[in-house]
Amino acid sequence: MRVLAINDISCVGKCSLTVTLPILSACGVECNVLPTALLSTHTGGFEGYTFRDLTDELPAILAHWKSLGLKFDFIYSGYLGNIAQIELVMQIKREFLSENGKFIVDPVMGDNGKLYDGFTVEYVEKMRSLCNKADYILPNTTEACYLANAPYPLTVGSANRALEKLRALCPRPIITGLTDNEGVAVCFLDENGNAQCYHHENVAGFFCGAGDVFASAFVGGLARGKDEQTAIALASEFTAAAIRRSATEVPDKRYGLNFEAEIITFVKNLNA
Ligand code: PXL
Repeated sequence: MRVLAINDISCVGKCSLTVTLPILSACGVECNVLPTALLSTHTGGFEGYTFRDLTDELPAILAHWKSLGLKFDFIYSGYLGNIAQIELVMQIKREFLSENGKFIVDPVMGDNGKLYDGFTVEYVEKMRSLCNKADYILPNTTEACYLANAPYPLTVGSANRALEKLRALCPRPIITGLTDNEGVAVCFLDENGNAQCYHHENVAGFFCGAGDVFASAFVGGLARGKDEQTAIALASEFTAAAIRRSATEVPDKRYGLNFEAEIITFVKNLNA
């Protein structure tokens, strides 16, 4: 199984490719990368970070891959720096996804009800068209509201309606970070069109990169041949365990989850 992960490299503050590479390797899956930008840290809470947009480098990389005749069984896209990169990802799907391959889009754009630095409503509009080409989309609640034109915040109670709206964009939407009085949940539509949710307790504190841990583990599960529901259950258990542990172990949440300490348990569950 060959996975292509299209995401940024944030050198410090675990998220994007520094999360995806170790998780997919632990799953026993080959992970190839297309870096979209190089940042000194991610943009969630650090001041003065550097940002090198890599858009100009991408066409030459793709031309070389084309000459090698490369195809990928899974293409997973995350943080894209600009609208031109969204267009490029559409082209990559057309040219490099193998027959029966799966395209997974994490429409990384925002959190806590707001878009991240540098993202605009035009970007949201373009992201809708990328979601339209995906087999699975994995928005958090903020991204789901932007994509579905739904009011923020979303709760587990309103998940069904939001998932229905998102299904107009992509057949298999999966929303992360929904809350209710039972805690936090990941929700998706079952074969009857009803929302199903995996809950875990709501541990105080927000960790940048938690969505990337979930998405990477989900892609790893699919690449290992698990069905959607099993991949969601495994990924959500893994992410919840990493959050529980990190709530006490990681004093500065900007540096990301201690997912490494939970990776062996995750892989054991994946192999069971
Ligand atoms: O994990 C989401 C993410 C990915 N990449 C960059 C980010 C963020 C969230 O802030 O800043 C560069």
